Amino acid sequence: MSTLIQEMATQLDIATRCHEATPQLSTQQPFDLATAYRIQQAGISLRQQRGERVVGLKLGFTSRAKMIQMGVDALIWGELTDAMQIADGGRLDLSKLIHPRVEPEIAFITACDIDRPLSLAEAGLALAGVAPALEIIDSRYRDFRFSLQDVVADNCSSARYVLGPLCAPDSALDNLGVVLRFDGRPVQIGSSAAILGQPLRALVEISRLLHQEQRVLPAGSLILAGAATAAEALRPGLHVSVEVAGLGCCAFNTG
Ligand code: OOG
Repeated sequence: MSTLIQEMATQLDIATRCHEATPQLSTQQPFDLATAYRIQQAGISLRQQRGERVVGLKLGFTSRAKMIQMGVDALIWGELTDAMQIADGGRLDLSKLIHPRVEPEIAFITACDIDRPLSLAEAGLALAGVAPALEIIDSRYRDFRFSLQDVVADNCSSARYVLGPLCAPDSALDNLGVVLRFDGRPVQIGSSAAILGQPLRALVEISRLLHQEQRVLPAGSLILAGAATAAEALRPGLHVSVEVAGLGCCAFNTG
């Protein structure tokens, strides 16, 4: 089985590096969710061997809008590396991606090691900062279609992210207006409440998942809580921005 895991991780890694879509893995060989996470880890190891550094985690399908858009209804998680970051106001090179989409998100930076399941109140205290964020997802599968196992193996479609200015974690996060704009025009409007009812719950969920895996998330880690709205397809020549009420904005240009 471990050879198969390596082969599947390599197939996705090649699709990423050559920016060419690949058939869904599960149609070639069915596998369970635990195996999907092992394929994801094998893919992250390949990135680490090329010098990338894991800086945090993302959650996926934390909002109903995303579950409905993609037809998947389970919480998933993936890894974020330093190489995936685009500077706020920077340029996203679309020629390095397959069929990228963007999602408005809220990001957290953790203040302490997370090594046990947290309550909602404890999650609030575990934050060093919170920021508006944009996540660029780019499924490595043809037509952006996948099963739950496929998307987990594909590191939850992670491709790039942009972080806005870090704010002190002292304001309520449960109902902040979120606007995603293309060239200044709103294309998605939502609320932080769409993320598990309250985005801090993403940290509660991550703490629970990490505990199951007997893993510790070090202080200073980045967490993307999941999209507040459905994703929007990107095209060249766009100015893409997100505004989260009370937190601020971040943006990038597509080229
Ligand atoms: C999977 C990733 C989902 C989110 O925020 O819900 C996700 C996908 O839609 O391709 O990032």
